[in-house]
Formats: sequence, C-alpha cells, structure tokens
Amino acid sequence: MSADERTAYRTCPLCEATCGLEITLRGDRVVRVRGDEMDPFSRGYVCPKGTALGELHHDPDRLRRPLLRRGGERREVGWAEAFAEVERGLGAVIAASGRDAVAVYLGNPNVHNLAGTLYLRPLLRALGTRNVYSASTADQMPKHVSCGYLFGNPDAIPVPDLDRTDYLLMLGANPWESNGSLCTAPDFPGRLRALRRRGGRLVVVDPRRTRTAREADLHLPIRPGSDAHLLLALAHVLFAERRVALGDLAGSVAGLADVEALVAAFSPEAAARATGIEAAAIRQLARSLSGAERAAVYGRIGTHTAEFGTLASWGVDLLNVLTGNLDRPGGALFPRAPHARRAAGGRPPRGFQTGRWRSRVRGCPEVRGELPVATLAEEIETPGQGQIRALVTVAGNPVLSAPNGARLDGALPSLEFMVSVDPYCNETTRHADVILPPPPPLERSHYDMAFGTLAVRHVAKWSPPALASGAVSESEILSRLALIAAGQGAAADPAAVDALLLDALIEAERKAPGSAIAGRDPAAVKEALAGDTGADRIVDFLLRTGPWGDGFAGGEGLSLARLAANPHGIDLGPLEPRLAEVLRTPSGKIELAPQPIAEDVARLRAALDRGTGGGALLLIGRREVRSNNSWMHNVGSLVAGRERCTLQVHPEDAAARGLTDGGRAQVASRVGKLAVLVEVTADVMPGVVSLPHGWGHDRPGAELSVARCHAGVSANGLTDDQAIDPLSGNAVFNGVPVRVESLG
Ligand SMILES: Nc1nc2c(c(=O)[nH]1)N[C@H]1C(S)=C(S)[C@@H](COP(=O)(O)OP(=O)(O)OC[C@H]3O[C@@H](n4cnc5c(=O)[nH]c(N)nc54)[C@H](O)[C@@H]3O)O[C@H]1N2
Ligand SMILES: Nc1nc2c(c(=O)[nH]1)N[C@H]1C(S)=C(S)[C@@H](COP(=O)(O)OP(=O)(O)OC[C@H]3O[C@@H](n4cnc5c(=O)[nH]c(N)nc54)[C@H](O)[C@@H]3O)O[C@H]1N2
Ligand code: SF4
Ligand SMILES: [Mo]
Repeated sequence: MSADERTAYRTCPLCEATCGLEITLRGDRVVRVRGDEMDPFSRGYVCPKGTALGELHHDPDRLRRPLLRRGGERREVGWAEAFAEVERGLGAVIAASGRDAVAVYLGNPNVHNLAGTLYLRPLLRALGTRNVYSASTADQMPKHVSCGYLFGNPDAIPVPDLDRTDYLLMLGANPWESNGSLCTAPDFPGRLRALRRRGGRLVVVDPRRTRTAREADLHLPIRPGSDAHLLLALAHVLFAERRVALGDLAGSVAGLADVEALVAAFSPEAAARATGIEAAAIRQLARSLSGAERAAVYGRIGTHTAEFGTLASWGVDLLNVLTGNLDRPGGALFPRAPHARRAAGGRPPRGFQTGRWRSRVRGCPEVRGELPVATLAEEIETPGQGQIRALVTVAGNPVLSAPNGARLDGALPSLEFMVSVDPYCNETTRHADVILPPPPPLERSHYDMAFGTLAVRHVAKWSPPALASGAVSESEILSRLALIAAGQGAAADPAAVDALLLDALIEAERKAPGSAIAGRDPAAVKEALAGDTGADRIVDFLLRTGPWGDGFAGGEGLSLARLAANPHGIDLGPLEPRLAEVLRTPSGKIELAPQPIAEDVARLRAALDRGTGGGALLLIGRREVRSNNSWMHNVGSLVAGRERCTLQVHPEDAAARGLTDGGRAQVASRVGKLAVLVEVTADVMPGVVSLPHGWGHDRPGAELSVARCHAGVSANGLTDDQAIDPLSGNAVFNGVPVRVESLG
C-alpha cells in the first residue's frame, strides 16, 4: 500500500451473504476491493460482485443529481426543485383521488440499507395507502405466510445450522451462484464443503444440475412446481414407517394427527407421478433424513416462486419438526439478531392473519400489509374508484422483476405522477417524473438490520462510511418524502422523522418487561446515544438495549462505539434454541396444520395427476454469480465474456424442435413471446427450459450504456401475472408453460 492509500472495512451490501470487505482508497478513488481476512464471519471470502463495488461506485451512469422529466425531456435539477415537484405531483393525486391512489413499490436493495430498513415505515405510514407492493411477493412471501401460521410469527424463519448439521436437504436453492438467501452464510459453498468433509450429506433437489447439485452427494431432478408434492410424500413416509420423532418438541406442537390425515393422499407412488422422482428414491430420502443424527431441510426461490409456494414452505418446516430437528443445534434454528427486541408483554397474541383488505381488481388478500406485485399493472390499468394514479418506487425495477413486466411497462406511462428513489435511470425509473438518486453504498454507514435474524452465526458489525459524502442521504430522501406525504411540505425539517422514530423505539423499550431502561428519563437516554446520523443513533439504541447490549451501563456489552472499535465485526457465537421466544400462536404451540394451509392441500391433491399438457415445456429461472437481479449489468467487469442470457434446453427437447446450440429460438407463453439465444445442455432435465431474469436492457430511454450492449431479454416477458400462490400472493416464476420453436 502506498503512503497516500488508506483502508476501510465494511460489510458488502449487495447480497445476503454479508461478506466483510477490505477496501483500499486513494483520495476519493477506490483502488481495490478484497475480502476482509479478519472478518470473523466471512474470513476473507468475497465474490466478483463484491470486488466490483469500486466500479459500481465510479460508474459514470450512476446518477449524482435528481432528474426531472417533462414530456420527453429529462434534465438534472437541484434537490429543492426535485422535492417541490414531488410535492406538487403527489399532492395533486392525493387531493383529486385520495391516498389509495398513490401506490408504493419497494425493491430488494432496501433490505441491504439502513435507510430502507428504518425510514420506509414512516413513509408508508404518512402515505396511508393500501396499495403497497414489494419484491417480497416476487420472492419469499410464502415463507412469511407459512411461518406466520406455524409459529404465529411471520418473521420467525428457521435457518439451517450449516456449520453443525450432518445432513442438509436443499430444495430450489443454488448458493454456489446466489451465495444463499433466507440463510445468511458468507462462503456458503465453503460451509457446504466443510459439511461433507466432516462426513455429512448434502442432497439437492433441483430441475437443473447446478453447481450446487454437482457438489452434492445426491442430486434429484424434480419437475418444476412439484416440491410440495415431494415434501408431503416425505412426511407421508415418516408417518407410514413410524419415523416421526419429535424429540424435545413433543410438548410444543398441535395438530399432529391432522397432518397425518393431510399427507395420507401423498404416497411416494402418487408423488412420483407429480415430481418425476421415483417412489423408491422418495422412501430412501425420507429414511436417510430421519436417520441422520442432526439434519435440516431448507428450501428457497425454486420452492417459493411456485404455484404451491406456501405449501412447499410449510412442508420444509413440517419436516424439520417431524424429524425433531427444529430449534436444535445442527437442525434448523431461529437466529437472534444483536438488535432484536424483547417480546412485548401483556395481551396474548392473536395469531397470524391475512386479508385485512383485498386488491380491488382481483380480490387478492393483503399479506403483511402488502398486495401482490402481480396485481400492480391491473390496478393501474383498471378504471374506477381506487385506481392507482401515482407511484413511488424505492430501489426497485419491477419492469424487469415483476411477472409480466411488459404489461407493467405499458401501464406506467398512464400514471399522473411517478417518483423513484434510485441511483439509475433504468427500465422502470425511465418512466418517473422525478428520480431522486441516493448516494452509493461506500458513502453511507452500514449495519445489517435484515440479515441478523437470518444468519447462521450471531455476529455484530457496523461500518462507517468509507468515503465522505456531500450528497443528500437516502434516509433524508425518504424522510422528506414522508413529510411531503404527511402534508408538511418539501421544506419541512427531516430531523423530525429521526426524532419520531427514536422516540417511538425508546417508548416501546421502556414498557417492555425486563427493559434495561425502565423508569429512565427518555431525554437522558437520547442524550447518551452515539452516532453522526439519526440512523446510527437508532442502531446504537437498538444494540445497547438488545440481547448483547451494554444496557447503558457501560462495560463490555454491545454499543455503536464498541462496534466502531471493532471494524471487522464481533462474533457472538453459534445459534441457540429459542423457540419459546419466537412463538406467538394463541395456543402457545407450533400449529402444524393451520386451517388455511389444510384447505390449500386440497388444491395440491387435485394437482397430483396433472400432466404438463401436450408439447409445452416448463420454464424456470436461474442465477449466476456475476449478476444481481436486474441492476448490476452496467458494471463492465461483471458482464464481460460470453452472453449469459441464454435459454438452456435439454438435448432431447432441442432435437425434437430442431434447436441448435448457439441458434435462436422463439419462446412463447400465455402473455408474451421472445427471441432468445439457445444453449443446449443436459444440465436441465428434459421438459424444462431455463432463462435467467433481470435482463432486457434494450428499452429506449434507460441510461445504462454498458448494460445496453449486453441487453439480453427479460424472462418476465414470459411469466404470467395471473399465476400466483393464493395464500401468499407470490408470483409464480418457476414452472411457466412455454412453447419453443426454432428461428434457425
Ligand atoms: N423471472 C424471475 N423474476 C424474478 C426473480 C426470479 O427468480 N425470476 N426473482 C425475484 C426476486 S427474488 C427479487 S428480490 C426481485 C428483485 O426485484 P427488484 O427489487 O424490483 O429489482 P432489482 O433488480 O433488485 O432492482 C433494484 C433497484 O434498486 C436500485 N438500487 C440499488 N441500490 C440501491 C440503493 O442503495 N438505494 C436505492 N434507493 N436504490 C438502489 C437499482 O438501481 C435497481 O433499480 O426480482 C424478482 N423477479
Ligand atoms: N449472483 C446472484 N446472487 C443473488 C441474486 C442474483 O440475482 N444473483 N439474487 C439474490 C436474491 S434477491 C435472492 S432471493 C437469492 C435467491 O437465492 P437462491 O434461492 O439460491 O436462487 P437461485 O440461484 O435462483 O436458485 C434457485 C434454484 O431453484 C431451481 N428451481 C427452479 N424451479 C424449481 C422447482 O420447481 N423446484 C426446485 N426444487 N427447484 C427449482 C433453479 O434451477 C435454481 O437452481 O439470491 C440472491 N443472490
Ligand atoms: S457473496 Fe459477493 S455480493 Fe454477496 S455479500 Fe459476499 S461479496 Fe457481496
Ligand atoms: Mo430476492
């Protein structure tokens, strides 16, 4: 390192793995990004996206100032003018059509950012709209719903204890490319190799022979969309062969007999027809799973973004319970975040519910305060009372990420007003009247609010900004939007939102049983907080009153100051059983057979003998390590090399259609058709084709000069907005029927 260089350490904000980065800086330039060998969780691991963070930072297409669009013209403006325009635009729609006429779409990077995890709530409250949409209904909503019903708590998501388990059954996940999801584990691949080195077994269920499947002891190709059939058949075998062994959970479950009845129809023979996995293999799998000393079942995107997403998600945790592996070291455990709150005392919990309101056009139930993103386009298009007339997007690109994104693309220009908080003018934000660009990751502090509750070890880490920023912070942008929505105007002081958030947190903590600050003067507590920004002071408060906190008593406990003094992060040890802390069902037990799920099993039963229908292939997605949903394709080093947006086709299916490797094909679904580049490979099973999502960067008006040269096509030009998992409203991206023809 030369004399004018300095080093910053921080958490990578790009995916759920939360790797520690070592960043070398010279002046305001990023010289190099490497894995931080001293990070106790990631121990030097890094992927190509993390090392490209400097390139992302310096990307000339990244917006530095707000953009205002008038007619077809876009120009840079100052912040005051931009916020004034938002006040005018949102104000006009609210005055004319009411609050529900303003919809919000929240994208994935919000969970990787303190501003998103803390300041969106006040914005949503101020907007007061029922039209809230997010990437969650294109992703993990089935998991929240199944955990909501099972544990009474949609945020109680068990994670596989990767570092201690002897047996991992993984369905619909490819951590060799994705680095893991709803299971934060930097160097997930290394942890799986370690599992096998210590004699453990890895079984992967996936229609594709992925890198993860190749590294497994056993790969079972499965017909897309049929995981719930497989999982219930495994439960069926456990009952039939008297292998149900609840262990310590015996006193904590309700509905065991109901489950036995529900899975009765799912014999291995019946499931074999639905899944394409032989009955003998299903029996063998059930036996090896129940025979393992410590085992965990884990399902991800392939099981969630599917027709029976909630049932599959329920099936995963059902198996963890039936084998006695839930809430047990080496099984599936509930992580405790360093900022976790104590359970509120007082009233008994009411249990998880959905459907407090319904979407206007299709009548889909609200889930966790949201409506399905699959209904967003129709809510914009369909006239009548309650029609969406304005849209706020924050960190999202639904034109490329939502099912039937082309329909949404067509609907957005009909809005009266659209504002986007986003660093890029991309396929979605090009429709916005105003784009408000947040500063890049290196110019903000970071603490993982979302992934502490999903991590396979307890770890605490806070990173200061690596580079000073003169820009308006994203917390301030969101605060100002909240104040505008609340009618306080574009000039109101954003510090009011900081105060509101902190006061509410302090008040709630003071009332919680066993609180370290019970009876303390709130003003004195506030006075004692460290941190340069409102967000950092909130983090300090949460840490100090959290499970490892110093309780404002000094000493060794966690605080922002303690984390600032430990820039690589602090390891807080392995996960521990804590079911009683997270359970919120009215019965106080795990509800194994909740009514809505039991009812949906009838739909699954009806699908047992269904074929795919003459000539259709089933489309699935895929991820690749150098890509990140739709938004990092403007980074040159990540898109270099051969074209990755290809349709993978099995040789038999290719031969039957005259498709050749490197040739072109037309793919058509109910909603659209695309011309794609064909890749013939035996990695996909016969009857299945795979196309990655997040591509399709050739739309006019987007300002992504690098991505445009590697445009690809959008898989969501084929996925169907009418296909959802009914319990969660989640989009169905896997198992989409398509027809494929050669274009020569
Ligand atoms: N066919 C198909 N579709 C899918 C999926 C699939 O597997 N198949 N996966 C789904 C899943 S799991 C997800 S999570 C969604 C993702 O869906 P989205 O969240 O809608 O899409 P992203 O591509 O992640 O877009 C992120 C946006 O955030 C912006 N951004 C990046 N960093 C920041 C920041 O710090 N602040 C702000 N304000 N903006 C930022 C980027 O410029 C980009 O516009 O896609 C879903 N769509
Ligand atoms: N490099 C990279 N990393 C990412 C992302 C990215 O875009 N790129 N996105 C991030 C986000 S937002 C998320 S949510 C996570 C997702 O993380 P993962 O869930 O690990 O995502 P994928 O790599 O898409 O793996 C899903 C697997 O499911 C398989 N599959 C498809 N249909 C079925 C099915 O019906 N049944 C079964 N059993 N399997 C099926 C696919 O073949 C694929 O291998 O990744 C995160 N990490
Ligand atoms: S795996 Fe890559 S993108 Fe994900 S946190 Fe680690 S370095 Fe960042
Ligand atoms: Mo996601």
